[in-house]
Amino acid sequence: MMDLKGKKVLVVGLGKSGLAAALFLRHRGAQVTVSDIRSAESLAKEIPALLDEGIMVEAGGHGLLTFRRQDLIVVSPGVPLDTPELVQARNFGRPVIGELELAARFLKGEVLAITGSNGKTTTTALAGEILKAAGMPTLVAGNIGVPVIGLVEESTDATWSVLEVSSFQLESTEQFHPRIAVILNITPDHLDRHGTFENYALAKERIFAKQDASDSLVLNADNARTAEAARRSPGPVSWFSARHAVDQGAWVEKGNVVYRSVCDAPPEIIVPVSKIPLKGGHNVENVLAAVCAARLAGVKAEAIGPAIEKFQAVEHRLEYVATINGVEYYNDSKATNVDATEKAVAAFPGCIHLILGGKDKGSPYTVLSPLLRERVRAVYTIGSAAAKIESQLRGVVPIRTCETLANAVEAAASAAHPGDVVLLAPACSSFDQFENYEHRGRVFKQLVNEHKDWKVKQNA
Ligand code: UMA
Repeated sequence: MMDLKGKKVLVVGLGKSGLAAALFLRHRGAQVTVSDIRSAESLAKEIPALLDEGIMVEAGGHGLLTFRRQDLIVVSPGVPLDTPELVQARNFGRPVIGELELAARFLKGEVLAITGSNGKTTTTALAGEILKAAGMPTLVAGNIGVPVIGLVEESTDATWSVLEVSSFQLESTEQFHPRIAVILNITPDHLDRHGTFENYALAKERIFAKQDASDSLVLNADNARTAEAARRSPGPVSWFSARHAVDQGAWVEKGNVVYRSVCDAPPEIIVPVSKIPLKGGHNVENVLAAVCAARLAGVKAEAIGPAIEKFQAVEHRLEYVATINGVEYYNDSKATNVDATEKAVAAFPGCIHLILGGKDKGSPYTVLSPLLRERVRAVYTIGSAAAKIESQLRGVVPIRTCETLANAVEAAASAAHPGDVVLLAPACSSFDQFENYEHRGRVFKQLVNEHKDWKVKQNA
């Protein structure tokens, strides 16, 4: 374990991860400085509390000298590793690690880590619930919204930390070593940060880089780029497939989710697919992955089904909001890439009014065309990606330029007929108009509920 006492440590980025890392480092005796590009005014809430703790703050930009002066630099996941000050600090021999890596060096107990382009939050939450229901001491954190470094003090040798890990977090890992690693799927995302799809996929593969023959890797047999990772896995691979039986792992057979731990063994019946309380075929895949992970962690087969049946959809993931005049509203603000939007649209049989847009992430929208033609009545665009979306989807379905989410909800609500669905599944990140996808989802729900109140008054 690293000794931090008296070490000069710089934390880059003062969001959730940076704040938690800075406090952790300070409590372990380090001399901590935090650097953020945001102005001192916009950090007015955080700065006094940090100064009280004896943490220095550099606001309004990153200073090269600050970076050079450190024994260690800890970066927040949202800070690109090619930020010039980080590159220079590395050239000067300063070690640079991410918040996840810092946590990995101190966390006690076992780690179950889950990554993927889509479904990782739901699968992480579900796996966490299954382990808890089985009576295992479980902590849930990571990209799901809780910095992993915040778990360290709570963790014991008996703890299972169930972690959602993103490519941003994995990119800067060195010793991160999950006992069980899961890759749900790898489809184009974050190309603005990783440059190429292959770089992005390789960042995801870091989840098993430190595993050995005694660890386990769970992979999606139905996703080509994910399945290919098996060739590089140091440990045994368990598979899940929504399409066919697998030698070792989970699949769907005669309407049931089933699992076997060794080839040719009779499968254990875990839960009927009809009892999965989550919408969409992609959620069956998430359940299959969680079943593999839970069995590998030692949960008994009969304890898993009841935990799945009780599980509720996570906020902002195909979350049902309301039915107004026969029109159903769903919030899938977490659909921040094209693949997630495709899955969200595929979860409904048709008659969809789809809100798309936000900050573009570099992937083409044209892949949505066949499904949109089949199931979507109209697209309502918002945010800075609107022009690109419109140019790529022109002629596929009617498109309305709405600019803001408020305009889009209003336009979709007035066009929708009873039996239709209004779906926010924007295929983009939110940072052009919102603080994050949670903020965007909350605003959507508020707009829908205001519309509901207005309709109730109108009908009264
Ligand atoms: N900043 C700088 N310099 C830069 C860039 C950013 O100082 O060059 C500052 C910003 O001004 C801001 C801070 O860094 O003050 C933000 O840091 P951050 O973006 O790492 O945000 P956190 O609040 O620490 O949240 C992060 C994850 N965010 C990202 O990866 C972008 C959260 O995932 C995660 O829940 C949280 O840590 C706890 O682990 C969100 C996310 O969007 C949900 N993840 C991506 C996704 O799911 O697609 C990967």
